[in-house]
Amino acid sequence: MAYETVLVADAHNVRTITLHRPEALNAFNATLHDELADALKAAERDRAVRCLVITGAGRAFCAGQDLKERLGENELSLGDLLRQRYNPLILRIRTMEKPIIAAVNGVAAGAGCTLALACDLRVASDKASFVAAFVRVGLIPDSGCTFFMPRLLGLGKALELTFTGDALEAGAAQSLGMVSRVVPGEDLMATTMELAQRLAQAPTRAIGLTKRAMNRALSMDLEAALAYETDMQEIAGRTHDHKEGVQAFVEKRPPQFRGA
Ligand code: LHQ
Repeated sequence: MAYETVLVADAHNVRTITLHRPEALNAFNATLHDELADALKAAERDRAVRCLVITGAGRAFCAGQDLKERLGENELSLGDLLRQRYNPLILRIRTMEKPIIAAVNGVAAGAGCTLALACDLRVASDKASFVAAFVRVGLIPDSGCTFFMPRLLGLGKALELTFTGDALEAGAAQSLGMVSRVVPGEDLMATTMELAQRLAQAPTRAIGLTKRAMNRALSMDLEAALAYETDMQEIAGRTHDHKEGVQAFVEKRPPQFRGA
């Protein structure tokens, strides 16, 4: 399907979704919301897609909500905008049982920062920065920022960044464990694709169940987390890829995972 604000490309079981409103630093307007939701749904349903990469066109990853659109008449209330567009987007990313990498090519501000945080892994260009810009426009951190930021950075740093709206540069984000790798801008997509293709050859079902179990464990006590892990392991144990992994180990050869 052809989109206006999103580009979609496939290579070796990796789907790359590029936010494409470079003139507005890929800020979210209604069209980008609708098209990204559609592209994510399609990626989730397509069994050939075993890893997803989200990145931005031009010099930014995403500048969050399109503030100019907010000046228009008949706009949704902020609550309705979050309920109808942002919250479903973030939930789809967290519940999709495939690895999702944010290739953060430039500034990620406001809801664009949260979008990067909602992904499973972040690879950043040395030109990237993370800005909890909400306070700059008199808002609270939303679209899951209050959930992800303290968990990834600790409460103190999360409060500092959200109270001040100061930018966190890529190197500092890596030191804090928020970003897996920082690379020169020109190497970002090659480095990201190397990681993505490795994950796309991995046992996708086990990775998906790992994501589900870790999501759940964030709000469980140990007893409940152990029980949930056990249920997920029962499922993983019935996959082709588990059998293949064991067989390959015994035969001293690399496994050929199918993702099922
Ligand atoms: C933009 C934007 C933008 C439109 C740059 N909108 N045009 C959720 C739900 C409900 C409602 C409200 O909000 C939320 C969550 C949020 O996301 S709140 C936070 C919204 N985002 C921001 O406050 C960030 C606004 N942008 C900036 O602070 C700067 O642009 C950053 C720091 C991202 C980059 O700064 P610069 O590199 O200096 O670029 P710039 O400011 O010159 O922007 C370049 C162009 O992009 C410019 O357009 P122009 O026509 O003048 O060249 C900007 O107007 C446009 N742009 N962000 N969010």
